[in-house]
Amino acid sequence: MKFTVLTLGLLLTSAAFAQAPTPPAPTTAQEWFDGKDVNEDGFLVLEEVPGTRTEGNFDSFDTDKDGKLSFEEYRIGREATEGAGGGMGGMGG
Ligand SMILES: [Ca+2]
Ligand SMILES: [Ca+2]
Repeated sequence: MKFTVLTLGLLLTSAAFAQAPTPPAPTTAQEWFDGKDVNEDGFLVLEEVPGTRTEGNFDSFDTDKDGKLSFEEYRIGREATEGAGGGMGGMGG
């Protein structure tokens, strides 16, 4: 009874195509922060942001020098660096 298998296969294929693709959501500071906060403790440490601009700016972002970034520290730091027009040689703005 290959007919049944073939029909089932067609049904599965149709179902896959029927799913609407999810549009790419803009990454907000909060979403980026949450995505990097692997252990979900509400703070970012250096090990959680390898290869990012946040890693390079970690010391300046970490205003209370406790070795980790709260969302508030990250947000303020991010705004400061982006507002400076990419002075760290990032986007060339
Ligand atoms: Ca964390
Ligand atoms: Ca801190």
